[in-house]
Amino acid sequence: MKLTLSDHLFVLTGAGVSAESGLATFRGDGGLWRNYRAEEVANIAAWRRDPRLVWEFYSMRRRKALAAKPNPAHVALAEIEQQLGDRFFLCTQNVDSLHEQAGSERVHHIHGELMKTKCDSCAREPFPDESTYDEGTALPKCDCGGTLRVNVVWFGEMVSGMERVAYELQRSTAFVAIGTSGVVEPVASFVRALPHRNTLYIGPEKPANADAFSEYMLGPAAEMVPWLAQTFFTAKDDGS
Ligand code: BV8
Ligand code: ZN
Repeated sequence: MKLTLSDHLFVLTGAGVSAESGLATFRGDGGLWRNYRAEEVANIAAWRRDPRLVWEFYSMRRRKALAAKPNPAHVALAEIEQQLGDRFFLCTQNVDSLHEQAGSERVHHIHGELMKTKCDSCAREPFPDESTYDEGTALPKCDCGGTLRVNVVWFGEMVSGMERVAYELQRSTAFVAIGTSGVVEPVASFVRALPHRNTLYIGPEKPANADAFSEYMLGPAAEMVPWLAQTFFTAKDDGS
């Protein structure tokens, strides 16, 4: 992977970058909740059918995320951003805030944010919220009478900020994807929508869209991403 200080780096992360922070991936073991596949609970139909079940699912996710800490992969990405500044863009599918906790600033949550809540009826601004709603608790209501829901993008819903993401994909000169199985669309197609082939996948196994990548670093993110950062910094220092 050619990565210099003059590159525009687009980084895409998935559940795998948070695995070593103790957060279960979707498709790895532990991707099931009460025998539901995440896709079965993380969709609008499930919300319409049983909003209480969906809030219990996200209450579990909020508790786990509150207990999680960034790992060396998150930290290394924040360090690379320090070097590249506006030539760095981080698009994450993760709804946790571990990238921000590690110091990343230029982070776009294309599938939303777990620690924010919005209304399923009115257009009020999503607001920070760590509340959990377990069995037996009343569903949270909005002043408009609507029901409050977690501010994430469910399957079947439009992803957020596609215009900005498309702009960053087009101006990128290097693309690194970390810990994502390459199954969920439209994100899985980003690597095919680039004006270059300077692409690298980092993760313990090749993703479903492996054919679209030029290079792979097969190993855990917390080991591989700091290595990538180190090679980048060393290259920077000896001016190559
Ligand atoms: C939409 C938020 C339309 C909620 C999420 C085309 C073809 C087929 C299907 C579709 C299609 N287009 C759309 C669809 C439907 C669907 C889809 O893609 N379905 C899949 C299942 C086939 N897509 C949608 O519904 C999207 N919306 O298309 O809307 C539309 C258009 C106009 C108007 C209205 C609507 C919305 C998709 C977003 C859903 N929300 N998350 C929540 O989090 O609860 S998706 C969610 O799952 C995550 O955000 C993430 O994106 C995805 C999980 O994938 P990964 O992150 O890749 O994680 P996974 O577990 O799969 O893999 C983990 C990886 O980590 C593995 O590769 C493993 O090897 C690696 N790993 C493990 N340990 C480590 C590691 N890597 C590094 N280090 C380690 N230590
Ligand atoms: Zn409302």
